[in-house]
Amino acid sequence: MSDYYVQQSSECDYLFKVLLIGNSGVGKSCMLMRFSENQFTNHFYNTIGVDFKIKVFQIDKSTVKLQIWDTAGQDRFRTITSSYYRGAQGIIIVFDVTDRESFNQIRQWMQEIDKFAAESVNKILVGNKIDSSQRRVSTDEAEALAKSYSISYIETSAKTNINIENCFSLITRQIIQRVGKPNQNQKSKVGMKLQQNSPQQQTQNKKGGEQDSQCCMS
Ligand SMILES: Nc1nc2c(ncn2[C@@H]2O[C@H](COP(=O)(O)OP(=O)(O)OP(=O)(O)O)[C@@H](O)[C@H]2O)c(=O)[nH]1
Ligand SMILES: [Mg+2]
Repeated sequence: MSDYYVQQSSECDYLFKVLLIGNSGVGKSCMLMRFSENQFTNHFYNTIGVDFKIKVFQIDKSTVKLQIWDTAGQDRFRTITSSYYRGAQGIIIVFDVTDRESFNQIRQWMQEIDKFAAESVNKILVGNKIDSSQRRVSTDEAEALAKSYSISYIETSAKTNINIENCFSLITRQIIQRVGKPNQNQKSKVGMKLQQNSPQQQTQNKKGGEQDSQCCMS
């Protein structure tokens, strides 16, 4: 974690790292683009390695800075992407409701999490592309799978902007529930509750929607 990042983190109540994983083409990058920039493209640009964006938003009365890591779903990047699991507080496992294979692969993704992520990491399952009429996975079976892992399930569309914000709020709320409320433990460290802001910092931060992006491999 760079000094720059830790310094920036003192402006908010929480700083969390969240990872998006799932097969190539399920819509991870589009979900992130919708959440961070409220944009969508029909073009398919495979993510190369790992990319990230930062989004600052309010949740209940806290300011949360999410560092969202968007991983490549293609097998050839698996070694690189798995190295990002360790530092994550939350993992969003995405499949495409129109692509049965991406749903069948969820068990493998869960095994990757068991192998590489911290034991306490929060996880949610997401079925994306619910705008499509070509559904191949029912809500009931996806819910049942999520239940078997004791995790939440939510359906989204990055294209028509259904539940995208709710999806990121859901994982954030679950992480907050685990780590506790702000100001109980004042540490300026990723994944921890952060120091109380100065009024000036709070004002600056309330601009909201801050974004940053960096490609980590090309
Ligand atoms: N209909 C529909 N298409 C979507 C949706 N989200 C993404 N797509 C399309 O699905 C394709 C793949 O989207 P990406 O976000 O690039 O997929 P990805 O999971 O990031 O893929 P990798 O980077 O290879 O892992 C693109 O053509 C998108 O336009 C959605 O909600 N609905
Ligand atoms: Mg991508």
